[in-house]
Order: sequence, then C-alpha cells, then structure tokens
Amino acid sequence: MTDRTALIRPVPDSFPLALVRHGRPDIDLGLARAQHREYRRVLEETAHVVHVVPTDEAHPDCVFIEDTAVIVGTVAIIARIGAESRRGETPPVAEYLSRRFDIVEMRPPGTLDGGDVFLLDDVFYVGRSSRTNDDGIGQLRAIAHHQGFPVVTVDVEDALHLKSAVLPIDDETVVVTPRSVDESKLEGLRVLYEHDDERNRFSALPLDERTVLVTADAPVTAASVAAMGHAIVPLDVSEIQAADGGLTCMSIMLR
Ligand code: CIR
Repeated sequence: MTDRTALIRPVPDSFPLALVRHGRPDIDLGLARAQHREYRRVLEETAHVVHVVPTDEAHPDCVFIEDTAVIVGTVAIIARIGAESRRGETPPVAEYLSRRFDIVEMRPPGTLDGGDVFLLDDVFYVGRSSRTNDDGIGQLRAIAHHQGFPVVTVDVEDALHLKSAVLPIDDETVVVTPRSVDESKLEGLRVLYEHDDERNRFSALPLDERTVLVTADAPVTAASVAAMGHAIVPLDVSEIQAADGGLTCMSIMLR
C-alpha cells in the first residue's frame, strides 16, 4: 500500500492576524478550527497518516505549512519564505523532515513558497510570483535536475501563489483560474477552467488516484472535475480562504 503521510499544523489563536493581500477580513477562529479538524478527518479517512507539527502562536500563518518546504525526490528543500514575517515557521518542519529526507536549506537571496510548486507527471512546475524569485527557482532547479526532474517556470500574474491559480487534479489535468498565469507554460496538460462566477474560490487536493478534495463554494468548477470521473469530496474552508489559503496549503504530502 502507498505510504501517505500528511504533515499538518493546527490553527493558532493568532490566526486572525494572518497575512492577507486585500483588507482585513473577519476570521471566525472557532470556525477556522472546526474546518481544519474536518480537513484532518478527511485525510485520515483516506488512509493518510497525519503527523501534527505543534502550532506556533508567534506565527499566525503557520497553519499554511505547505509553504515551508518542498520535497524533491530524496531531498527536502526548506524554503526561505517570501514573506519575512513567516520565515520562523520552518525549524520544526525541517526537524521532522530530517528524519526521512536529506535537508537543504534555501540560501539568500533566494525566496520560495511551497505554494508555488507542484509536481505533475514527474515534472516540477514552479511559479515566479511575488513570493518566489528567480534565485529561489534556480536553487530548486539545481536540486530537481540533480534528482532527474525537469522544471518549468510559470509566471504568476494575478494570484498569490501558482497553486492559488493552477490546481493539479491528476497526472495530466489542472484547473486554471483564467487570466492568472502564463498559460503557455502549461502546454501539453489538459486544462479545465475555473468558472468565472467562482473566480478564486476553487481549490483542490488529490487524496488518492480517484478522489479529489475540493472547496465547497465552487460547485460548478467541481462538477467539471467530477465529469472526468473523479470522486469529489467538498469541504467548506471559508475561514482559511479568508486568509488567502486553499486546500493544498494546509499540508505537506509525503508519498
Ligand atoms: C500568506 O499570505 O502567506 C498566507 N496568509 C496564505 C498562504 C497560503 N499558502 C498557500 O496557498 N500555499
């Protein structure tokens, strides 16, 4: 059976102070925690071993653990997160990953957020964004090439991260928010589009070969994923979305 471990980090009391791109939304802390518990329950129900990294009150965004590290073959790259206030999130994640991977800490001036990286059909796609710079991409590329993986850089034009706008569903399919990234770099992939009425609401996390966790507030886009034969599991993560998060950002998947 496939080894599926998911690292998660609970919602801290300070979560309502999380970074946001626009304004300061009201975040219901109790609801955020309930939604996070549901996320954990779905992972456990789909045969993931969930490892919980203790939360950190000094880092309101620490629930977005995805941004702290990228697994590239046998190496765990510890990110130098683009937002300076988040850089202290990485040590406990690195400590856990060091039990299973060779650790490479990203060096300045490189910056990279895990939310800008996905692996699809053995190719790494990396977003050049307001959080991930060319030097960070270069460091990731060197390690990926050494491990035998090609790297494609995608300019993120109107989104926080690559995975805010391009969501991998399976080995050949992504769901894209129109007019958000340089789509020419996605050539060769099957592209489904987020419905315009649901702009920036759809997020997805493949749970196994067949099942995809999707945000509950983008049902039309989710239906297009279901039409391809995937079983979809909708989850309400309104409070996570209020802090610019989605479904991938709350875990690091070790598979
Ligand atoms: C931030 O601005 O860094 C957080 N409030 C949201 C990060 C979401 N991360 C992700 O999608 N990978």
